[in-house]
Amino acid sequence: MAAGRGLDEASSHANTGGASTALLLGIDLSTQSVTVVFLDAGTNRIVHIDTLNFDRELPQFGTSAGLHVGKNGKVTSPVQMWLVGLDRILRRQERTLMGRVKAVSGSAQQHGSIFWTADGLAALRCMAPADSFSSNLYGGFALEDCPTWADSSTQMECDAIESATGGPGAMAALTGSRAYCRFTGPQIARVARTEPLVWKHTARVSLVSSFLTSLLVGHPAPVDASDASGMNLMNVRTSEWCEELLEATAPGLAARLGTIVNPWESLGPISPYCAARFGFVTDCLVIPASGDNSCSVVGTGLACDQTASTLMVSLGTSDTLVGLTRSPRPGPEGHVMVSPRGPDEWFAMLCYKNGALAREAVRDRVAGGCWKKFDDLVASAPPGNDGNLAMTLVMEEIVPVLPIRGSFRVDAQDEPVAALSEAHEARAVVEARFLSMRVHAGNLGLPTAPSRIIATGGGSMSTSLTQVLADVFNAPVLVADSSEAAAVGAALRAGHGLKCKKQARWVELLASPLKDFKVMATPNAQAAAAYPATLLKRFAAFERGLVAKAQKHPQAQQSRE
Ligand code: XUL
Repeated sequence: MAAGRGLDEASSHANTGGASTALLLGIDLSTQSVTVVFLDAGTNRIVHIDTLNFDRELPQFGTSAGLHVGKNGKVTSPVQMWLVGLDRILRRQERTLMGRVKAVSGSAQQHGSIFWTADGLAALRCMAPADSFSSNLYGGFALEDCPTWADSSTQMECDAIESATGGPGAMAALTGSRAYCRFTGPQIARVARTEPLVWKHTARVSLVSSFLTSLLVGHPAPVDASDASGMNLMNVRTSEWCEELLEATAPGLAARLGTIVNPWESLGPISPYCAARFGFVTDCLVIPASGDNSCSVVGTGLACDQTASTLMVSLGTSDTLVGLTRSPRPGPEGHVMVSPRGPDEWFAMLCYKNGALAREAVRDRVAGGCWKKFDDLVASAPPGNDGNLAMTLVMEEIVPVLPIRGSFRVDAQDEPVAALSEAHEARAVVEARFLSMRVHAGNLGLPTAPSRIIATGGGSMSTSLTQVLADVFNAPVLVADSSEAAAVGAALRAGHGLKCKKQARWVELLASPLKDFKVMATPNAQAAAAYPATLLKRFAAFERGLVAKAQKHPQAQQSRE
């Protein structure tokens, strides 16, 4: 077997389903690595996974976590690293696997952008199979260092685009999100303003997802509607470009974007180049790649059912909450994005900046840096924290927009206090996150009484965090491996597109193989009763008070990333 691992070794026989079974391939081009997942097209079981880590396997690009961190919030990734990484991982897969792939799709970091030259687009159409992507496309990009989702250098562009379109509320109503630094529109605006020659030589801008599918089909691929929701350029209700926004963003942008497609629409067969170089069969179908959050929605098997709903919560460097809805309510906090699963469905997402780093700051202060002691402290204060509320901001927050840093606390009478007991401090930083998620999930049109929560990320391994999450939402918390969810989601989407193509209409998505999640925490009925509507109202008022304080005394330049 090629480098990598066959999952579920004990039953790998059953998994592979015999050497002739058709396979689905998911390719996850994420920030730190590229992963390939092969699924059995009949059973959806995982047959093989392989990952290439950029920092470790491609050290010549000098990245840290796949990124180059520059000045003033600029954070990029080299386009050549993605090309070399993709070529290497596809070349090292066994031809017996590649030759069985009936459909392929991808997952990619959201918001990032690739600036192609006209020569690059021409080279893409006639790549020589003896040479790598990188050699074939050498010199084909107007920018070698591509803006990524981790960039925060475009606040000036965000403000300008928002004011040209009627302010943050109007922007959110139109595109699903107010203008955010990491979103692709503001990123393009900065390139066009600060590097006019680069912009002049740019013939096409791809998202990382459509860049990946362009390489697979051998011509500039359209943008997937779900991933395009992270651009601040698309009408999130109609999935069409907003003319006024394209004009407000950069001159000549409309001609450089291509079209938008539904996530389940086939883009046609794999290119002759990829068939010859990597061993795909010539009729292998390519389905639009999408963003990592969209693909994780599919990989974790989220379904849109308001009565038996599931929310997905990721607890990592940043904390996110994602849920599906048929009645989205875009607003100044969070994002509404087109669902990758089917028509007339969206997913809403909250993305907090103060995740693990804020919890670590409190852990260091009250528990001497020890997670066990921190967990014990959280458990020693009662649910509801005796009415004490606190928020620790190690970075300026974006849910809600809070351009301040520090720790802020009120007691049970809503009086500001300078400090809480160690146990109250520890519990407050955890409760604050989940109370905030409950308040804002409801504002975005998501269910606030889910039937279960699927947790991912490092924090999903913490018993204290997951127990508070279960109690605040009064729902069981299950854990999933997020590194697999996006790649598996991409493979399932490949199968979905194949099925839709065969039946010449949209059909239901396939079931995810990642459904045997481990139950991490179940809600304690008494504890859940400690989070009544009155506490949520108090928390919302506490947040509003901080927003007012931040507006009066901003401590730093306003930034929403
Ligand atoms: C979502 C976001 C991140 C990236 C990471 O809006 O910025 O989750 O998609 O790859």
